[in-house]
Amino acid sequence: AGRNYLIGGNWKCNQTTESALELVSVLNAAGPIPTNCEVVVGIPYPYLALVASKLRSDIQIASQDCAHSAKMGAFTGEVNVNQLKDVGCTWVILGHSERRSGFGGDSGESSNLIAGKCVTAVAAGLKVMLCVGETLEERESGDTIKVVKSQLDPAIKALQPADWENVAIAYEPVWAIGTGKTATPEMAQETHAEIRAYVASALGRDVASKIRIQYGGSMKAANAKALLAQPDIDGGLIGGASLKPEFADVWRGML
Ligand code: 3PY
Repeated sequence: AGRNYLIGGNWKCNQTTESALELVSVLNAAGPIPTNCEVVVGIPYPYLALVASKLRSDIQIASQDCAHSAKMGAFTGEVNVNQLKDVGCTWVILGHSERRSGFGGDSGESSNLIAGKCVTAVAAGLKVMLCVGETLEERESGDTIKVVKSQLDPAIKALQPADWENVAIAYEPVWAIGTGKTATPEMAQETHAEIRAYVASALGRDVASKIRIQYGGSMKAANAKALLAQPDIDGGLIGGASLKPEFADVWRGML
């Protein structure tokens, strides 16, 4: 469909200086990236600058969150988009289900907050992987697309239509994250097609035909090819397997 694959890694809260550098060497030596693939890795804050300085320049760097405000100031614990750009980030992952859930606590991020962060990030010139996805309970009660729409709506309201050039949607069914359970390629395709249809109705056919919709949830080298063969699956956001040399096999599989 003329869309380049967007292969994202998400290291989450993993790595030390030593293990990060080890993986960087492996990725640097992993051979060419196909011209129809864009590769990005989501790095924990402490290692962003280090990885940005050592990683091959054809792999881009993402942070896994950003502050709602772009301003410097009295915001203890926050990291803003200008600081992220300063250390070499070009992307930010926003609204991952682990942030939405507050890691099981009750102070997770709302879709409104996440939409505000999207606006801040895009305004600063960062690209966004905006994560959405339903829980097992929501899927079983037939609410998948309703939930995903409600997660997208605040961003659709807050962003200008042209901003979507710099946004990818990462569809990550919560029940498939870190569980080893993957949606079948057909199940994932069905939801991706519904998401694209919704984007078309809300933002127009042009935005819908260009936007990359990544699949996330236990994607790894062994299942990536079948998922990426689906017409509306334009990439992945890869958790556990992005911590291993196997991450490179995802793009190698597309050569
Ligand atoms: C997973 O694959 O488990 C992810 O959450 C990727 O973000």
